[in-house]
Amino acid sequence: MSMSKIMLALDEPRPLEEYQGLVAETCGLAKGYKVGLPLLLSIGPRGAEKLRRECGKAVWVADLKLADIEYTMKLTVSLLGSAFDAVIAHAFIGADNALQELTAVLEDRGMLLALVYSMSHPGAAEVYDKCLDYVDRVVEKVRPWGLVAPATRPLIVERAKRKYPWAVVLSPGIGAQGAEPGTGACAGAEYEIVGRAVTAAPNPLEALREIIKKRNRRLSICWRYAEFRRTWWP
Ligand code: BMP
Repeated sequence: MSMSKIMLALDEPRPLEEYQGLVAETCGLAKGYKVGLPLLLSIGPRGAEKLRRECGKAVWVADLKLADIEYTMKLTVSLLGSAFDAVIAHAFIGADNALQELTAVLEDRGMLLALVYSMSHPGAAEVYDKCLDYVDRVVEKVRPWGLVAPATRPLIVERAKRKYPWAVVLSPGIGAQGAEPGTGACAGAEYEIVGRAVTAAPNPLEALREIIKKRNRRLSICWRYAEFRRTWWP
């Protein structure tokens, strides 16, 4: 089972200086930052570069949730600047003339691709979860660096990790969407994505520390359980 890390989701448009303070204060406790479209549209790629300077050692992900033809996606990522290590795209658009070309253009720019495996909101059960076999074919073809899978439905995180042990699994849904800290990690996710539970808290640093404590508590229980099962039901 992997050692899990927290990735902070920064979405709400606020003054850049406010986020610079938040990133500086959480750097080290948070091992990654995911910048959502609302914030990226508000601070722009140059703002994102400034934000990154507050915590260069973290993994920075642009959550663009791309779902377009090759041509348009290439244009989009060409405007990203140098703030990001990885970009998120939807898997359902398929590999040919889409994700394969996106992977290549990201590689040229020194970035990695993360694909949405399924989503954390209830509506994802209507389509995404029903198509996982198809999504699997795309993942096998594209072999992305990362997969986004919902902590709100940990069985899907388990499925992603079981099928693709080489992929870095990013798991949203902790806190504001109801999943308990550690749920994604216990299912095998490398990163648990946490947004509002930290960013909207009166004291974000304290909230982050509390989430890490809860995550560690849950992890130690699920690890002990896994060890118990391994020992007694080999
Ligand atoms: P919050 O913890 O505030 O609910 O934020 C979750 C973050 O993860 C948001 O940036 C959201 O866009 C993203 N996300 C999600 O919630 N569910 C998904 O399935 C995929 C996501 O990227």
